[in-house]
Amino acid sequence: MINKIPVIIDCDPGHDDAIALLLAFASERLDVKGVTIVGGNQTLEKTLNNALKVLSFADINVPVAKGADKPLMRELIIAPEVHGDSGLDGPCLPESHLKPCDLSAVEFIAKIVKESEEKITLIPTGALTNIAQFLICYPELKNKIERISLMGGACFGGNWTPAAEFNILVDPEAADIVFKSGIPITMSGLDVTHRALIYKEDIERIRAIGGKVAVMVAELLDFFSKFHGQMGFEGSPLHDPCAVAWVIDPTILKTKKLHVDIETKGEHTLGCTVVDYYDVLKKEKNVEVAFDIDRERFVDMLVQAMNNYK
Ligand SMILES: [Ca+2]
Repeated sequence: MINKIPVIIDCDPGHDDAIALLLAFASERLDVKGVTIVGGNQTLEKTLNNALKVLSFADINVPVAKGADKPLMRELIIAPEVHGDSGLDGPCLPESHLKPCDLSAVEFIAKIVKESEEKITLIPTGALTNIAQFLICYPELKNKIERISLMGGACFGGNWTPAAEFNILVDPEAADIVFKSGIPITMSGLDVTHRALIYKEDIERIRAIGGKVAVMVAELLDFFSKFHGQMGFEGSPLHDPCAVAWVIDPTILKTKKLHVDIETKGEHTLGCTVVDYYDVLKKEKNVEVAFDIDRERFVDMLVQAMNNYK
C-alpha cells in the first residue's frame, strides 16, 4: 500500500477552491489534515462560510481554521466579478453544521506540522498571507514542510493587472516571504491554469454522474463559465485544482525549474511573479513553474473524484 501524502489546504473559496477541496478529499493519495482559510475571492467571513458549507454538504468532517482577514501590509482586494456576492454564487447550499476550530490558521498549521512524523505538504490556493505568517511565527518548523504546491502567479502576463495574477497581487509581501523561504515550491500559475480548461461537455459529464456533490460542482461550473465566457474563454480555467492535481499525480503537469522573484514595489508590475525564464540572473532555481497540463487526464481525474461522492 502506498503511503498517503499529508497535506493542508489553505484557500479562499471561491468556485475553483471548492472544486480543489472536493478533488483533494476524494483522492486516495492525499491525507488532508485540515483546511485553513484566508480572505481573497471574498471577505474572510464569506470564504470561511463557503468552505464550511461545501465541506458540510459533501459530508466531510475536517478541522477548518480561520486565518487572515487581510494581507500583511495592505487592504484586501476581492473578486465579486468572478465569484459573485457570496464568493460562491450558483448552487443553493444549506447552512453548514460544521464550526471552525478554536485555533487560528497559523496555530493550526503549526500544530499539525509539529505533531506529524512526516513532512507536510502545503497547498495554498489563495493569497499567501497565512503561509507567510506561519513562516514568520514558526521559522523552526520550516524544515518540516515537504513542499508548497500553490496556485498563483504567471510567467507570461497577469489576470488582475497586465503583470499580476490575483492571488499574488492580493498579498505580494506574503508571496515574497514564501518564495524566498527556501521551501521547494511548485507554482501552478496562469501559464498552466489557462490550459486547465473545462468545457461545456465536461460539465455535462460531471452533472451526469448524479448525486448531490457532482450536481453542485456542475452548478458551480455553470456560474464560473458564464464569467469566463464573457471574458472570451472557450472554457473555464480551473485554476486551484491544478495545485491539488499536481500533488496527486506530478506527471499531470509539465514544469520547468526556474528562479522566481516577487515584485512588491512596481508602479505597473506590483504582484508580478518575475520568472527568469532564460536564466539570465544565474540565480538559484527556487520554483518548479508549471507550463502545461494533460487536460484530458485532468478532467478524468475530476470526474473520477466526483464519482467517489456518489
Ligand atoms: Ca482561490
